[in-house]
Amino acid sequence: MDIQKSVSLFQEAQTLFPGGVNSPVRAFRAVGGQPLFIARGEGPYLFDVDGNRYIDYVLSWGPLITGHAHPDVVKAIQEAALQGTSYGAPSPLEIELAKSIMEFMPNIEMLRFVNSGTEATMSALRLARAYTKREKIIKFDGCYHGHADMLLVQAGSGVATLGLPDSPGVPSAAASDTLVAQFNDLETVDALFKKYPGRIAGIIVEPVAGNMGVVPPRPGFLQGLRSLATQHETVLIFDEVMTGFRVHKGGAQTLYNIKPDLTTLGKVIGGGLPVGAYGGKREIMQMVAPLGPMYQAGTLSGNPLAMSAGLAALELIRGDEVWRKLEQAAAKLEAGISSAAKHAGIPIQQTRVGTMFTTFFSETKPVDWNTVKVADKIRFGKFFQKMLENGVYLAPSQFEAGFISTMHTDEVIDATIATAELALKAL
Ligand code: HOZ
Repeated sequence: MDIQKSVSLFQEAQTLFPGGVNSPVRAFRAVGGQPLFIARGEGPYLFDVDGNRYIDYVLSWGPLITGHAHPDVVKAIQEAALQGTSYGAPSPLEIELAKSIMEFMPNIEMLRFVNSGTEATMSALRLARAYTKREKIIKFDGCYHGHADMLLVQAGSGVATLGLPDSPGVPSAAASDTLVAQFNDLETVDALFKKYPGRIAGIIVEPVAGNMGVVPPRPGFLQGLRSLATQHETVLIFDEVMTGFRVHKGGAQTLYNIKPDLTTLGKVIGGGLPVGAYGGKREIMQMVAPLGPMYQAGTLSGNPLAMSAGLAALELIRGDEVWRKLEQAAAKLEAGISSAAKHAGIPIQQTRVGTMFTTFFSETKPVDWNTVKVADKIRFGKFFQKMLENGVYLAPSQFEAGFISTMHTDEVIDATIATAELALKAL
């Protein structure tokens, strides 16, 4: 595979950006080789600057549930751009997108648009603290909620991928109120409530962990969090930036039938443009300025291009038939990779919820960070490279999720499974 143009662009990029990239995981450090520079995306495919084509399972890290450059999304962005790219004032598009989101997720009674998942989670936590007049928060080991200071504690995603300790530059005061429990282990949560009675403002959780690879919740785990939060009058925040419109059209809260107090969103609701949102119970959201005293603002929030792209994307995934097909394609991929690994005699743990999946190179069932981190990262790196050489683009980390889109047809999934058979045999 010729990647000469990517090689020379990466050389130049390294003189301009730290590590040659604008977000760490995409630097390929955990899998070897170097990042490909992308020229364009179309449906399920990415094309690099050297003209190589890849079946894409990163899909911009989740947003592109309708594939690259879906004509309806592109048209919506074009039409919106003709009306101006940003107003810094309300537009009807915000109302339309908010109403659409609320149809998918009725637990959201009021929301605020922001520009990224990081903004959504840090704002939701500020709100939980303002509402409860408490300062401590609980997060889970291996869960990632963006890069705000208070959340870069035992985080997944890039910090897990690069094996970094908690980031320097985070003041100890900013992280001192962040308490860490184990995913899927209610006792560790209960112990924190016992240790800090009346002091915990919020629990934030990825209801299906996605940033340590996909780790589903054990039966009863999310229900247990709901009960503990209610019992201790603590705000339960489902971070559905990744799982929203991905594990089910109504997110993890619909799939598992749990009502969080607040939800954070991003990715799919922007149809590939930068966007985020936090929302939930009206009583809590009424604390947000200018209605209430909790301050949070953003010049580009509710941006008309992002609102239009999000509206078009959500419209395309509204129907049950679309979800039946997505579920079918994802299940086929899951079964195909599992059986290819079995034939090749390679132990893997294949996880999947809805359109999110991970292949862990491990003999240990992944249920939390401790069981995830034992996965064979070297073997994953080899698998990743073999898949890439043969035209399949996976997330360049053992600790990230794969995603499928409505453009991943039977033919595309079959081609992926055939490639996985080759790659696994070659390990
Ligand atoms: N940490 C992001 C996914 N969980 C990666 C984003 C990117 O590199 O673009």
